[in-house]
Amino acid sequence: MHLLALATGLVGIANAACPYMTGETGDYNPHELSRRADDGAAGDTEEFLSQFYLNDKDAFMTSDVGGPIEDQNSLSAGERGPTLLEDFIFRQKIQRFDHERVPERAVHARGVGAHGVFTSYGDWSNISAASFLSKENKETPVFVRFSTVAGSRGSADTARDVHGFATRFYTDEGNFDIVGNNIPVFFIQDAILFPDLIHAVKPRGDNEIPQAASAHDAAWDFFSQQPSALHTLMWAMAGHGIPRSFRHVDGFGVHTFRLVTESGKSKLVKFHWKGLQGKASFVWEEAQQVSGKNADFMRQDLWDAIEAGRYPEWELGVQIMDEDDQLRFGFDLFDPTKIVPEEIVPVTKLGKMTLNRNPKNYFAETEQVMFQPGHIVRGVDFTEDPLLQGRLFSYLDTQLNRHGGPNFEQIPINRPRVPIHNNNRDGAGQMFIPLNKDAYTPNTPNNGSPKQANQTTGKGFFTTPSRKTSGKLQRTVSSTFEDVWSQPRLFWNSLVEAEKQFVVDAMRFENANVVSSVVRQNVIIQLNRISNDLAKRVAEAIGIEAPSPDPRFYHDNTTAHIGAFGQKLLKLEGLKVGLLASVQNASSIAQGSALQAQLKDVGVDVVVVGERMVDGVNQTYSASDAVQFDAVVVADGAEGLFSARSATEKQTKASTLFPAGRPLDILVDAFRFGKTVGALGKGSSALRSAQIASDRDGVYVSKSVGEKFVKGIKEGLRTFKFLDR
Ligand code: HDD
Repeated sequence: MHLLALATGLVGIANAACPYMTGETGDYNPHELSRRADDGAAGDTEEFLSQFYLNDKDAFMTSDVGGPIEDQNSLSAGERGPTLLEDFIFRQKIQRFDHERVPERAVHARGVGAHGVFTSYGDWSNISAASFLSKENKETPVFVRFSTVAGSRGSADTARDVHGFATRFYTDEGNFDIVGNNIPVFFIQDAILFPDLIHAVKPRGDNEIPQAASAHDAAWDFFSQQPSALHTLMWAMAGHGIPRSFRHVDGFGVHTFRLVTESGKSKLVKFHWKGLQGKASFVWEEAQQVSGKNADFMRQDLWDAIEAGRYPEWELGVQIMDEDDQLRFGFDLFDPTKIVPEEIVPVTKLGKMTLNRNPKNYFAETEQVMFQPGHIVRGVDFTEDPLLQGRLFSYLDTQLNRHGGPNFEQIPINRPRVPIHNNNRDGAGQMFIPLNKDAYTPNTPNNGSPKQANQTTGKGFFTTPSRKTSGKLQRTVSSTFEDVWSQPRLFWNSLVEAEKQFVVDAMRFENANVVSSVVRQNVIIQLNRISNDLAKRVAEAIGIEAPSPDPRFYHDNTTAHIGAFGQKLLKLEGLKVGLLASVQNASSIAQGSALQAQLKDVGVDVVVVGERMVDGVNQTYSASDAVQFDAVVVADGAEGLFSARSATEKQTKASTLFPAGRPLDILVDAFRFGKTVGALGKGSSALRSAQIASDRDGVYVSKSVGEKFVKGIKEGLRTFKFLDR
């Protein structure tokens, strides 16, 4: 008889008479603090986390071990004497300060998090046993962290980059993470190349320059010699690389995963987060200015939107495919450099996520949240994608480095909302006091608990029963991963003309910063495999001879849902209109409230700009720039501030209230950044000073804040960018 079976048999006997079988083990719940709702649903995140809140209101300061203290002067031997070693208050305070930092994330170091809720649209048990998808309107708490990849923790939000979109579902059967990006594909096909990719993109080894930028030799050297990077690169060079905010990105699980039903039937799926705000992007000059003016622009945007009750929302969708489809579409579904065009497999919407609460503490929540693609639940399974397989190790491993020990899952933000029971023990910072003294399986004294759970018993996790693998050991790229040029071309073919130019401009900028002509030449060779037009346009600007077409690689296929531009915004909430007014004319300021009243219904905020802070003025010209606004309107009566530049300079030289020419600069920049621009009454003369023709797209002129004008501004904001000015 097998030992386990023998032991199991003995448990049965022990059950009746064993003296070890007291309530002690049966009641064992290391999650004393977890408040699990009676119906088994994962408890509300705030209620759970509130158990750990520290509230200092009306309290005396204490040491870390609880005694009340004063900590503003160290203890010295005599008034002018040295500090004493016995000063435990000093030692503890300085020691805690010295150890405040943990290693930042090796990638995705800069980010912002928010709490929310996921609501299932239905009972999806036909495709997955995952409990959070088991019934209509079932709610599951979530935490999302958005990030940029390359920059350090203090880098600017608007660097051109892929953007992380990591979601944790605190389901009632454990935590499930989708650790995705705002771009549906990845640079490499095998995780073993990840250190190479990141070393190439991160700053140079000797001088640590440039920060949070790919416009340098190493990055483009890697991209051009590792052409699997081209598809992701195309997305990153398009609008997706510099989104207007995290509220305006979509998200993707990137890899193909499996969903598995209770009975073990599996489907292949690609996860999509489709934003209900719509997609919006900066233009490059604008993004660069934002970096300097407000490095926190995107975290501020998310924070403000949530504080204002304008909760951003995304629908979770899946493209559902059969196991037999693995090679059906002309590429390998396990190749993470490929999308499945939505014309071939449409997206089925499973539910909606609403982000509705900001963290209480950045470090405790956003910095300490530790996502893992390996956090899956019953009903979800991995695939053989070699990038995913490697990630399953890396994320677990990296948390040890960040936390310094294996108990990071016990940190409040990482804890599942359900009790945990296992034989994992000890380690630095153990937060539980396990009562089971026999931490092994099989065991007799504890009646075999914690018991093994599997597909049929205890609602246990199970691997797709039909998964099988075989083959001889080899270090090669799968031949089914070889074509890495068709989909970058599909992407290029599918962009609107203005976004094509956007990509060309981005590549010109990036490669103009590449010193090596060999690297620039290699880049053009690869771009020419995507499109001769693209290669020629970039080559022309970077001193490389225009290549001849290479038709072996070309096709005319297109697909929808690709670009960041060319689709209207779905919601305008949280966008800002700057009304450029003048304190010398009270009525120009009053137009702010008139405009605000008209834009309230769509959640757009009007910021009234004046020479100095007076009633009705929200911001001064000295502190304002076009980059703070999504649209700019010149008020009737403010035109005096906008005379041609020389006159403006003369006029403002006398005053130090704002830099010379600032009002005109705001208007000119807004226009060249493709923003909606408007003018009221005599304010339209400002457009002439700025050489903006009033019949251009996205320019709205009116006598006063009338219905037609407001309709125009709203329509302009929905278009968001007028790129072809
Ligand atoms: Fe990764 C963090 C997304 C490939 C290794 N990754 C990280 C985060 C996101 C992604 C969103 C930040 C999570 C957070 O907010 O805390 N990574 C991706 C996607 C990939 C991908 C969508 C490809 C499909 N990553 C990837 C590979 C490796 C890593 C191939 C290593 C072999 N990623 C890491 C990491 C990080 C990380 C070093 C840094 C911090 C962390 O994990 O928790 O382990």
